[in-house]
Amino acid sequence: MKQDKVFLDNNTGQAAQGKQKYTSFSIDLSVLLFFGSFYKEFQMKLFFHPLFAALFLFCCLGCASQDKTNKLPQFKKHVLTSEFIAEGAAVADVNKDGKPDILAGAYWFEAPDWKPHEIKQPTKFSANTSYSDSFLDFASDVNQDGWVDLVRIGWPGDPAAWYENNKNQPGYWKEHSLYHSVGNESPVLVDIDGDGRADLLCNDSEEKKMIWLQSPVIPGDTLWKRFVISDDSLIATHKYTHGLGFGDMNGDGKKDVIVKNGWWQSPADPRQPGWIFHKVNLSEDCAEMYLYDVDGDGDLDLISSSAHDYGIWWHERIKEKDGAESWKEHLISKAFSESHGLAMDDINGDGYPDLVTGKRYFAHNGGDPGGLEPAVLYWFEFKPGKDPQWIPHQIDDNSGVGLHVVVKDINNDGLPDIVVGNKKGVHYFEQLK
Ligand SMILES: [Ca+2]
Ligand SMILES: [Ca+2]
Ligand SMILES: [Ca+2]
Ligand SMILES: [Ca+2]
Repeated sequence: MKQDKVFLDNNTGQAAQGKQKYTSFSIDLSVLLFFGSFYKEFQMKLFFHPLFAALFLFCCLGCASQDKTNKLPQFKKHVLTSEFIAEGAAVADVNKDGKPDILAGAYWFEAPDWKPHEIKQPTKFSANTSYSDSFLDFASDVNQDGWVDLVRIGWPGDPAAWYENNKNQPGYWKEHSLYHSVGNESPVLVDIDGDGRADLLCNDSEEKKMIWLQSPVIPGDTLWKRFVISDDSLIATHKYTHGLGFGDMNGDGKKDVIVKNGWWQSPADPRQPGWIFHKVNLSEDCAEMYLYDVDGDGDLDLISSSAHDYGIWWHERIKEKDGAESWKEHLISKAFSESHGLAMDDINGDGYPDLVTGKRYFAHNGGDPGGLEPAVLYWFEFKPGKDPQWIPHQIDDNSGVGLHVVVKDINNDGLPDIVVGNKKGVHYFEQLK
């Protein structure tokens, strides 16, 4: 299996290296000593007796089965609010007490009791008939003062803002303009130029360009600098464009920008304009897009999920005889519709990245296919191989996802947890030990 897979950490937007499968076969020392004493007593003859060998193997397998990867993760649901305040959420230690907190829309919720604090003047939103002003939320220390700030993405194509952490002082956080038109329904906060700072990948749906916005470089700076990927107004520049990913499509070590109908190849310096577009059908309308060699044949395949209809897919990269590439769609699940937020992360600790998604409840106010079905949240356990499988595990049926879903260890116990903000409220699913 190719090892240079890249996928996005949905919370920080940082690119994370794909985790490598490791095989561990440990034998407890006491077991060795136990059999060692038998060895002394009964000599080699007995040790290699078939019955004895079977017993030995049984004991070893017993040891291996104690591996935590064999335990199916269980989650405890925490309701931070059942009010509709945002369709996103972020996780970061807002007040610097060492405990990660949760930010969503106009609020941040303080760990461990999740007391709500207002970041800005809250507005009431109707979950059944309208939308919020917060479609995605990201945490990043924008001005590099050591305090994490909130990046708030509103209605697709609208201006986006960031809010400066007020450092445990009373009052609202200072609002700063981020950019006048942030389009695409799955903008991602990811490090485009490799300087360790997370940038915003999106389109400018007013000027009809594909762009990325560089997070301020110098400490104290508050302005995001725009770089143009493409000014072809016909490619993925509509504000409601569905689907966006960032990964190395051609294996040259540079991460490229992926949309459903093709990908832009990163130049040597991603700040250069005019990235070359490769037109190819990669997915139907979808949410976040990820690359991973799911079938273990050495090339990166693509994973996506339907934003407003049924379908979670992987698209197999196939090399044709003439060297051209095509992508074959395989269905992972159609258990629910409106999977408008997709995370890829290792939930059960077996070294393979699983999928976390669910229903973006009332994504079109009930009008989508399956729009009135329960607001489920799932994780899909990934089993790689020639015929890769994803075993569905339902976590909840009254929450779902927003325009993204966060997988992150919130309570510092080493196990990844899940956080969602959407029309059902803000929920934290704690993975139990
Ligand atoms: Ca905290
Ligand atoms: Ca800050
Ligand atoms: Ca492959
Ligand atoms: Ca896994």
